[in-house]
Amino acid sequence: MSEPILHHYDISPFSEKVRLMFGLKGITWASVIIPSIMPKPDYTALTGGYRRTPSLQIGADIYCDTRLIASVLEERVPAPSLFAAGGEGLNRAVESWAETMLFWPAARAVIGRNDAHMMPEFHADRAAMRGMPAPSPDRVRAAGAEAAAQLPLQIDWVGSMLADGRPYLLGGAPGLADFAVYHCLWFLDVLPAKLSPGLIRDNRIRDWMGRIAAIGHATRHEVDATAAIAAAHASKPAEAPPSTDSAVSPGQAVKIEPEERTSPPVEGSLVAATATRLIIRRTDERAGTVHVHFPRLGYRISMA
Ligand SMILES: N[C@@H](CCC(=O)N[C@@H](CS)C(=O)NCC(=O)O)C(=O)O
Repeated sequence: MSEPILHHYDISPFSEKVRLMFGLKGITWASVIIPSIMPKPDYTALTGGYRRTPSLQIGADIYCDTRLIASVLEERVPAPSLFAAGGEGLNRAVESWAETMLFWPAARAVIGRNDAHMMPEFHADRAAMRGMPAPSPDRVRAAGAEAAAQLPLQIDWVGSMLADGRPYLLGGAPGLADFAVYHCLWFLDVLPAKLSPGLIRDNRIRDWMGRIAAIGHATRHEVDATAAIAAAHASKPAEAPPSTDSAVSPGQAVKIEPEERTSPPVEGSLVAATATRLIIRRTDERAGTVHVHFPRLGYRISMA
């Protein structure tokens, strides 16, 4: 089995979620550090244009989006399970709330408060990612303050999940729900102006965060992007599941993009569309022929 390669950067919250999955499952992994803003030529040689962070590479298969990466790692290393407490449905429901309602206000609050510490191109890059003009520094700070006001209520919800003394959000074992909520709160302190001292006063939450941090990231070693691209070139994509969606046929030229339009469409030839996944094949001069996988939920597919 080829070693999983995570394409990520250290202060990326969604990457922290996956690093903790490696920790829980004790998976040894290779790390390729990608740029946090565009351009990302080595990364997009593999993903076909998907720019969001992170993605997981296994040989010539590239898995985009942490929601799909969770399923891939769970399949590959079933124990300990990401769904041991609460089952998959509850873990996915908490993940879905955390990564929309909690994540975006947390991210805006952190960036607004740390405006002076961000590289100058950052705001323009993130605005362009959403098709918007670059915001003024005043706007970034005001949006941050506005977003911060949405956090106390949701942080109280996290405290109430732990109110009966349980060690993890859904019971006696850590899992996907914990990692999805944790990475949003972890991000509050990754930049120099730390937000958690003002926002997280509940010791139950602090202790729970300590337990999650202690899971660690298992064994990581650094690889450069060129080696990862060469590894894709030297591998063949794994056998794909049968396509089950009669609205699109394998072999058709399609494009796939996140519904929230935070990344350009990736074009390729459809390999399979199933209830859980969209898989396309594409060929890159450097990476060779790869399969790029997306979760079904949250992505749209259309004819290229
Ligand atoms: N739903 C995606 C969201 C990923 C996401 O938004 N990642 C952030 C970084 S943590 C991102 O891509 N930012 C833009 C970038 O890195 O270019 C997932 O679960 O992977």
